[in-house]
Amino acid sequence: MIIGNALPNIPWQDRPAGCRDVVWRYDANPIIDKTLIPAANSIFNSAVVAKDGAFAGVFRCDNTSFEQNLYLGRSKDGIHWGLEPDPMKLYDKQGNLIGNACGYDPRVCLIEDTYYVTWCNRFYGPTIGVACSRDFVTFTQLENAFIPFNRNGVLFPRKIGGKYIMLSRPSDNGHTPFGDIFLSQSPDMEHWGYHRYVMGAGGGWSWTKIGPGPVPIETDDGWLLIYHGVATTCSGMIYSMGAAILDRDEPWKVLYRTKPYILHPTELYERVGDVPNVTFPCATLQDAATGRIAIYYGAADTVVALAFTQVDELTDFIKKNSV
Ligand code: BMA
Repeated sequence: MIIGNALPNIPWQDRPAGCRDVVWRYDANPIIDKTLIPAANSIFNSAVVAKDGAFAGVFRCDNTSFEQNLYLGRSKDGIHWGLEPDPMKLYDKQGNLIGNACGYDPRVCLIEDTYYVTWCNRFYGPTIGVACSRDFVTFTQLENAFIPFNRNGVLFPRKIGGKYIMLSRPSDNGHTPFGDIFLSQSPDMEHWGYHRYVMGAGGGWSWTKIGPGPVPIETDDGWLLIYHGVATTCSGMIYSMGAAILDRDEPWKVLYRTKPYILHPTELYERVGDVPNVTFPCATLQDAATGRIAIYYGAADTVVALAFTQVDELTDFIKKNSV
């Protein structure tokens, strides 16, 4: 059972007849491609939230110079999106313009009345940038959470034990051939410490590295974490999705973790693109009334796609197929 708000207008499609998978795809995938931004080479690994009866998001767009920036977008139904033509701007705490939000792989997390964007920022190499906004129009940049190198900063949607909580994946400056998930805690969203190890690269489909995906979903079983896991093969890396349940009060404790993946690149738009064989989840929407979950994921570093699952079925699957 999801602990949270109802979202009656969540994008949704029932599991197709005959499909036995715990996660199934939207039949009109991909939902976002490069045509939504004039200078885009690709739009992928992006994050969405429900806002004012509709949806808003922060999108990763690599332009035709291969510069990586974040863009804002809005949607009435969570499927058809309008994106702003220029990168989102960041302001300092005094309201001065810093510049474009450079970087990639954003997540967006609503905590109380504030939207926080965490993304892979450039600071002598990749690390976790943090910005916040109340109106989803003006974004104030806070201090980077960590020193380099780090990727996949993912906040929890509420304080736990009086502290903000962030998952991350320490990395290197390149196509990191290792990676485990760690957790850090902060009293103020700027000073991060009390670091805890959560879980490491697993076997099989995630033997090379793992990284947290969407903002964890609170359930009565614990925090539902969807994450990416990578296997290196003779022809490159394959990015699949797994799921875990973390303890509600001490979320560095892993209660269950799937041995099999829950989604894996099989469709043409996941297998073919700038980086083949990538499914990279960055956001979910969920409806506490029905248990429906919509998963937004980047496919082949080229487009954004949508998949669905049901919370009780997914948590059952995780428990029954735990490592
Ligand atoms: C990671 C990040 C992701 C990307 C993935 C596969 O290191 O750069 O943005 O989707 O590689 O290329």
